[in-house]
Amino acid sequence: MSINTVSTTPFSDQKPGTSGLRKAVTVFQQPNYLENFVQSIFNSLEDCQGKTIVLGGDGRYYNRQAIQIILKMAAANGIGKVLVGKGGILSTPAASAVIRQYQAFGGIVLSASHNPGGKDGDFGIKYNITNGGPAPEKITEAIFSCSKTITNYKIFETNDIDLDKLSILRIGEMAVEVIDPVEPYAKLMETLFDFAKIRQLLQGNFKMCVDSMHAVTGTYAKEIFENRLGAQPGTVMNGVPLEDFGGGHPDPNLVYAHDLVDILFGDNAPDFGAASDGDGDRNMILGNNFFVTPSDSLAVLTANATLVPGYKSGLTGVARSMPTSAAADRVAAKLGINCYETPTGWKFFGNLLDADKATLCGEESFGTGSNHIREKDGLWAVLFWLNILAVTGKSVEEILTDHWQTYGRNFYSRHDYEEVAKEPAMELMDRLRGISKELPGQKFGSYTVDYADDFSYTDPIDGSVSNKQGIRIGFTDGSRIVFRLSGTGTKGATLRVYLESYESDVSKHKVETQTALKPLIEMAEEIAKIYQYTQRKEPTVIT
Ligand code: VG1
Ligand code: CO
Repeated sequence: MSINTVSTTPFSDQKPGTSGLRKAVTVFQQPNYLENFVQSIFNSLEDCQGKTIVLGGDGRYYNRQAIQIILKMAAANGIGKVLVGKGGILSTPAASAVIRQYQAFGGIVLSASHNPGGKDGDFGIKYNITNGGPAPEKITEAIFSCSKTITNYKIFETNDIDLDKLSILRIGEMAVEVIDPVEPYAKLMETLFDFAKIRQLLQGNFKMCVDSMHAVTGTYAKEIFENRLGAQPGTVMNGVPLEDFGGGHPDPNLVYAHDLVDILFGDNAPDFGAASDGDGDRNMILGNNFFVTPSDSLAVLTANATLVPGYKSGLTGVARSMPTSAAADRVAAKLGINCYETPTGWKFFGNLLDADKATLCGEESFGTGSNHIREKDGLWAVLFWLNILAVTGKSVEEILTDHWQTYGRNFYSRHDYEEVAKEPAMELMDRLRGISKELPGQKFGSYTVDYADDFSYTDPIDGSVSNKQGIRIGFTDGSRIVFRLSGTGTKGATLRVYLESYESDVSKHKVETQTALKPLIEMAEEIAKIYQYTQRKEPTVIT
């Protein structure tokens, strides 16, 4: 056993996006590609010598190989101890929970989240800091900058570690503890929610269905819902984690979670349905023939938080990403709590949570979470909903209908144009940026532009500034269209168009979403010339 210093040359494309570095598996399999990035992480961290880090991933193809490489590199770089999930598994929220519980220095999470997996799918890697959350831009930029000048990496020459037994092993001086990936997370959930009440609900007539989409939450969901909460065996569907997610796209939305959608919108539908994504940080909530938008879900959780033990003393505030609808803002205003609007990506919530300025956070992209960890958390959101349903005895639809009655309804939809050509997509954004100064005051049908800008965020805690976070066009009636390019896609570009309008009139709350948003959908085309730049008449995914 010895430390090898291997010479290497930089790759120019190791810039982390919205959530870590995501590339096709074949890109990661190039000689030195993973090694360069991992060494860049270690090079950019000060004082990681002798410290403990957490390591695990969503179990997708290449997870095991990557874990072995990273363990050997951690040992060669003087890390004191690595806590690694059994089988190399840790859902993203579980990784965050473990970093916090063990007060680790940080963690390396292997996941490309909702992107497809398998040999021809995607792989990803990101670094999380001591608070358990994704590294802020200052750190991801430092990693990227190291990756551009790297000349060598260090790796321990030794046999692979047995990841499948709970044990404590060594690589040179470094300890490797193989831990149960589920137990610490499940325990944390038990401290936040009324398990006894939820158990009563699940053992009554209430029927539910949880779709793990053959991704990481299968193991977690079976333990929590079936074993600990006594839900019927089989409640968790697609519950066996597979390296290629069974060929599916582990993105919990109405398009990709079609198995679950068919059940919840079919005859004799259950009362409640939920799905999670590849790495377990996203959630989709469905009722019997009813879809809850993630933006509404955040608002409902905020409004009902005090019904749940972990939040019974109230919230300090709520934070949402800029493209997320303003439904939560209305609740915050009524409750008299803080409300923040941040750029897309969970890393922007970390400071607000650490400073206790916000308790709940959410994104329109099926992400909700709280200060219990520093990542969004899919199963946490499901438990939160179950706890509310158990306490109120209402159906999902009743909860939403009542909510809209109190606060009005924010109609909301996101239209994605996936895998379009990159250059024209960037030109579309540049053009919008260029015309945004002239838009205010302009009329489109009955709509008048109130403001138009490229969203810029100044972190209220550390003052850091993030520019160019998406074009917002707001209208005088409170409606809004937002344009952004995805920072997680790996093929071409993905244009996201976010549409929102507000309706206070209860008699109009049952209108179908796309119908309610039709004027905005047409204006988005008129203003951004989507067809001209993307050659697409329709979005590929509507959520
Ligand atoms: C997308 C979502 C964003 C989310 C990010 C990571 O980013 O829009 O809200 O935080 O994915 O989620 P983008 O840049 O493609 O729009 V996950 O579950 O993929 O870690
Ligand atoms: Co995810």
